[in-house]
Amino acid sequence: MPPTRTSGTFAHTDTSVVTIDRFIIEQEERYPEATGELSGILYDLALAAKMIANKVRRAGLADILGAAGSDNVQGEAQQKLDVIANEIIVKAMDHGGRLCAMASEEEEEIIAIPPQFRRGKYVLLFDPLDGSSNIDVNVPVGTIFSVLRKVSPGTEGTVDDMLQPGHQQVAAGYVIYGSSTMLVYTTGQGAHGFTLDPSIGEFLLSHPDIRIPPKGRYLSVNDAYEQHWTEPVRALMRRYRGLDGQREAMNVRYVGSLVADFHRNLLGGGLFAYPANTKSPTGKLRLLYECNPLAFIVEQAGGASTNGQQRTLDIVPTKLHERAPYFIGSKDDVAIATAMLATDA
Ligand code: P6P
Repeated sequence: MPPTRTSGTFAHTDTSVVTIDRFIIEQEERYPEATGELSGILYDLALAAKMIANKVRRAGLADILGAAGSDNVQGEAQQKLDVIANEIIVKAMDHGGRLCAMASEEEEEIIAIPPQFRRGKYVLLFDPLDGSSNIDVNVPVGTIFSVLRKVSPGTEGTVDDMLQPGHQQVAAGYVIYGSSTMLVYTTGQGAHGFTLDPSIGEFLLSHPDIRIPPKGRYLSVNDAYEQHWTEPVRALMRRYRGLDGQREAMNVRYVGSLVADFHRNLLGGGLFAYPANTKSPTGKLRLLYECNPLAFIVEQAGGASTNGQQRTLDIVPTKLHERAPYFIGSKDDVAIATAMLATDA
């Protein structure tokens, strides 16, 4: 008989069918003082994820339906999928009364809540469709999100509410639109994965309490930039490849889609690296809505994340769309990066 998990008034075993809504309620029940606002944000994000999944699944029909920027057979103007995903999230989240502002990779400025809707005590930051250039070749893409508590005075959200270090996050997650659609999130009580059953339109608990192996099998890095790395970064990559005899070689797996590379490493153990290079001195990935949410998840799964000199979640942001060098994954492998890059400031 599989073990029974109980929390609050719910009990289920590893073979129980548990929807994400029920799981969210179970987690909320552990906090008697919870108002349900954070749970509401997660419900609405799960809805947005289903809507985006529906669009992504049909992307391959663009030539029949009309590619982005052109008109489709119905004469409707086709939008780029990342613009569509952005609009889906904004429209799903702007009226729930839980948020006081949003920020998106797709929009330069923060997104205000329309005047007719109540303001809440949280802000949401997101990358609506990361890696969208991969869609045309059917490579998995993802949505990444981060939730922070409002810290500025008054009811309106401001950019100051967004510029908090990642350890202030109250929730974070991602959706991967791959061979199946999965939503992985954390509220600080572990990292949990849900797989969408398209036949019933429900996210079902498939990966409770994810744990990342302490030592990785996979190295995910684009070594086309090797000539632009510093010498300590080059030495680090030689270490991961087993070329200096200090560690057995890792298998290189690089999809070029952050969520796909991260998800594989989270489940199988590995390290994803996007170092700074002379072409992008602060790296490529965005701190607030790419690096921080995944760093929260990986730490909840027993992993780690650094920019080489500092824990990712401790970086104090100064700009909404700032970038950060990124080494994330299995704890022991991130520790090697920290040791070898300590002086590489
Ligand atoms: P490169 C996709 O454009 C993205 O933002 C991430 O999803 C991915 O990890 C990275 O860029 C790939 O960048 O420079 O290796 O093509």
